Amino acid sequence: MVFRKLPGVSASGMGLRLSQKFMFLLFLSGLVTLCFGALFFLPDSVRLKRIFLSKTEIQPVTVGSGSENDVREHLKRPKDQGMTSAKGEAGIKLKSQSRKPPVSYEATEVRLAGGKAQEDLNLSRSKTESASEKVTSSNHGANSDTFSYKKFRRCLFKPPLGRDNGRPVDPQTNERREKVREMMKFAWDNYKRYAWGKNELRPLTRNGHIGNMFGGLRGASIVDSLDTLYIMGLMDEYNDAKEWVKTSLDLNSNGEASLFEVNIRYVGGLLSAYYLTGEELFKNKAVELGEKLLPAFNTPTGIPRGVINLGSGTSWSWGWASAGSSILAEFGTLHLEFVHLTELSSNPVYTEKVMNIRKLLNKIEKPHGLYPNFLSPVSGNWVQHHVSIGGLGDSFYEYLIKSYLMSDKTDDDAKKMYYTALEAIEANLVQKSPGGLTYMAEWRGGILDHKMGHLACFSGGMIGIGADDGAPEKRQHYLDLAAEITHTCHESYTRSATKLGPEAFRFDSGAEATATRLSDRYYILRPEVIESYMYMWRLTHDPKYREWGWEAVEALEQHCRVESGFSGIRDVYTTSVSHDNMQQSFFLSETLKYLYLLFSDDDLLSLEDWVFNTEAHPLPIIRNSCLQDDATQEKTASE
Ligand code: DMJ
Repeated sequence: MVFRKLPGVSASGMGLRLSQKFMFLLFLSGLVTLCFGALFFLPDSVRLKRIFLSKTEIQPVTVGSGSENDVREHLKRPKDQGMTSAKGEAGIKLKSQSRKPPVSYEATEVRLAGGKAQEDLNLSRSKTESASEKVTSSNHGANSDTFSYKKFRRCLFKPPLGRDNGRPVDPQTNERREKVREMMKFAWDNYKRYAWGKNELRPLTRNGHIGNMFGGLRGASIVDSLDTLYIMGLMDEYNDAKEWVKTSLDLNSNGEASLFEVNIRYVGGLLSAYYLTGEELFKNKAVELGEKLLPAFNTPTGIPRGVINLGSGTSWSWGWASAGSSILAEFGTLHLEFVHLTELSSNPVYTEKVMNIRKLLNKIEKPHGLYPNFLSPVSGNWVQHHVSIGGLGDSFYEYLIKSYLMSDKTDDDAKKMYYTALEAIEANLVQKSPGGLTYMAEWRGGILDHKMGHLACFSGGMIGIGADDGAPEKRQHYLDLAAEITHTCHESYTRSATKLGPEAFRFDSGAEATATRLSDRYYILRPEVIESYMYMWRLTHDPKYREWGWEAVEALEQHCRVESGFSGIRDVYTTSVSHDNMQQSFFLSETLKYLYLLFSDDDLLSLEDWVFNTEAHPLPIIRNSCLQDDATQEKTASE
């Protein structure tokens, strides 16, 4: 064929005119622009979007905050990049991150486990884990595209369960640990038999208790027990619990729930279960429940109210809290769980909510540097000046130091707030009794109440775990203070007839670590004293802490164990005990878990990798430097 050149028309070798070429190029560039642009509008193109946008830019904020959120700025930046907010007050300073895990332990986990029983245990655990990969995500707001469980596991320094599931070499310690495991099984079996699906067991009347703390939510003992059962290797029981969560944990309840209790027990329990097992089910439930808590923050200040209807989202303050105030220990005990909800869902809203609380508390004037227990969610002012390290205040302080530790020691504001608060506490509340016992008094507008609650006994452990990160010259001082407080709390146990401690003990009118009021003499299976033993054991390895823990086991067995479970007692000062007919869910979640850890090796839920929420649910330290490390990402992706 011959191409004839037409007169007046320039043609290329392909026989196209210049204008035709121009039109073709125009069309081509339009097409490219269209395809490229479409990536940003398709709803499910998260994976592709991630190539072009930073992680936080692609996440929708589902619920508006009723307050300013400087943190939004922070969340748009790469997580390991240092910054301070423009105002400098509540800004977040991030340091460059710490060391990487030395080796990948996962391949060696089963090989290192010793003994037949341990091998079986590991085998059944790994069966559960591989089964979990088949669970399809119902994707209730959890973005499984962005959180890699494998990557997270690679970023731990140690296997979560230790080299041999934390089994101690010393035979006596191991026997004691086995005893605690038996107690857990006994408590669980009776709950299962008489109260399955209810919130708690009533061991004397052999029925279930629902109560009014969790709205319409059920199964508090199940969710609270998941991680304890798992670390103890009670795998049949764990699988029953998991199955119940899968088939029967109904989050569409319409009742009035305590924001705090639902967060620490349900959200915390589900998060821990997820991090330990990798079961998507737990992650999705945690995020779904987290979303239902968000309306509680819709107040003029963003400080949440204490009670929320999980169905309607209506929230209000406790009737007993003066002038519609919110409680420090409640709105101040959300940080760890909410940061993890953001981590898992990639939705910044959770972190924004708690950072807003942090910002307000940082800014507001504090009497003598102390944080009173009641704050108005409307005005953002303190409502009265009652300060306590026990009930109403306690876990706020705990969450400051744990936020710092959980951030891989990058959350400098939490650190600063914690040590400043601790100084104020030491200056105003820490007292020495005539008999030489150190205790934390309560403060009522400048007047000291020489009373220490059982709840305040957690502070021994808290001060202990924070000892390393304050001023270096204060390290020993903090360790001594932690030991003294733990000693005082132990005294409150040894000075009773049952060797269990009262709800509150006093240091006035001749009393030294004993309850003087009838109404303070009860013990409801609380964990705080044992919690401090566990931390102090890990920090010092002083054998007395294990001995003290064993004394508590013997006392629990003697006075709290009944035919069908464990029960609180009404008066620790008489051995003819009267039981309160309640097996609290925190007994399974905290008391027995801390005892088990006390008699285990330190690498079972190592403090290098985990912090415990206030209900003893372990949450991993977030190692952004490792999680965002290219080598880790590539290695994980290639598997
Ligand atoms: C638990 O629910 C938590 O430890 C909370 O922080 C305080 N009270 C109980 C246990 O005593």
